[in-house]
Amino acid sequence: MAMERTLAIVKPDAFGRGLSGEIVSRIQKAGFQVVAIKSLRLTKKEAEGFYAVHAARPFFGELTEFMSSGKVVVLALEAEGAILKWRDTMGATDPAKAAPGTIRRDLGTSIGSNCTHGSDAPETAAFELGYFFAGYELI
Ligand code: FUP
Repeated sequence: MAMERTLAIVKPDAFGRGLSGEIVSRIQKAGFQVVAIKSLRLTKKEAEGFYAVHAARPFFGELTEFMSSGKVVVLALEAEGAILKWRDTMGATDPAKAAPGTIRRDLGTSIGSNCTHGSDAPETAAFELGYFFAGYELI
């Protein structure tokens, strides 16, 4: 399997509940290399830019409101097959449907407040990593 990079976000619900450390610990235990990590708060406009692919979806307003409601932690993760591996570690979008032992199942509280984000394909990962990190931060 090829070495890949993906973008992970600890969302405002998890950050606000003091779960950032627990989630970073799970990331490292799962075997990811943390290439870069930082904490920031998105403006509504920045959240809209990040989720532009979802602009037509009915939950877009709520999603971008939520993502700009508090601080997040963004991480560039590296592993073999990192994109799928991180999505497996997070679990399904809806915590109620996520597999036991996944982050969303164990820590998420609703489909919106699902603790974490992960890129869903190589093109998305490239866009999302570039959205938050400059080239020199990803060496
Ligand atoms: P995921 O890739 O698992 O993060 O899920 P999606 O790309 O389908 O959705 C992005 C985010 O929109 C989810 F993390 C939560 C939010 N969402 C809702 O609030 N309601 C929905 O019905 C679907 C997604």
